[in-house]
Amino acid sequence: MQDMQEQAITDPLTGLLNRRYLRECLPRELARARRNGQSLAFIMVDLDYFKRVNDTLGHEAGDIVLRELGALLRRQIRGSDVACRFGGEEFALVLPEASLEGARQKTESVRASVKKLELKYRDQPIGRITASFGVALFPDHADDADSLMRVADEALYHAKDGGRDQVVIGGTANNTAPHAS
Ligand code: GH3
Ligand code: MG
Ligand code: MG
Repeated sequence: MQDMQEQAITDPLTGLLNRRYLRECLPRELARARRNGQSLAFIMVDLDYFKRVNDTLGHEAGDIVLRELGALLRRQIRGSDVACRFGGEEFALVLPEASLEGARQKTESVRASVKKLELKYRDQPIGRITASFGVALFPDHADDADSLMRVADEALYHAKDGGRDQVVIGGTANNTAPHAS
């Protein structure tokens, strides 16, 4: 029984939690944050030009990238944070109690680590992978789960539009400093 419940909320490829879990976890975490007067960060992650990996090296190589990104996210977050595979090559992070600055630093650090991954498929290097990030903070940017996800998604869109491999906070463009690497 417990096994079936775990399967229902787990993404089989990455072992991360799935979108279904996020759907019930985010409102619950928001309620807790509201009760305790704490902030919470929600982060959307989308791999850049991921289709190219599949097109040039095949779907199996793509799956390795997804699995490795899942492992990286898990390594970089705290036990009380939540990492899930939102679907396809999109991931989401919930960071309870994160401040705006804390969320920015954490997301920047994940961005830099993704770029440093040295992935191989059948002994062949897969090449550099980058990802784009959209960050939304409760209560600064939104008050409920749907709005928070919408703001993060908008921010992610701006990160893509701004050239990818970057972190955008909130729904407006031009709020990130250019990074050196
Ligand atoms: P962008 O930088 O704009 O995000 O470009 P992109 O190529 O990453 O985005 P696009 O949405 O065009 O392509 C996403 C690709 O992700 C296409 C799809 O085949 C691939 N994909 C989705 N789920 C899986 C999966 O489970 N395994 C593999 N290997 N590929 C997947
Ligand atoms: Mg996508
Ligand atoms: Mg993508």
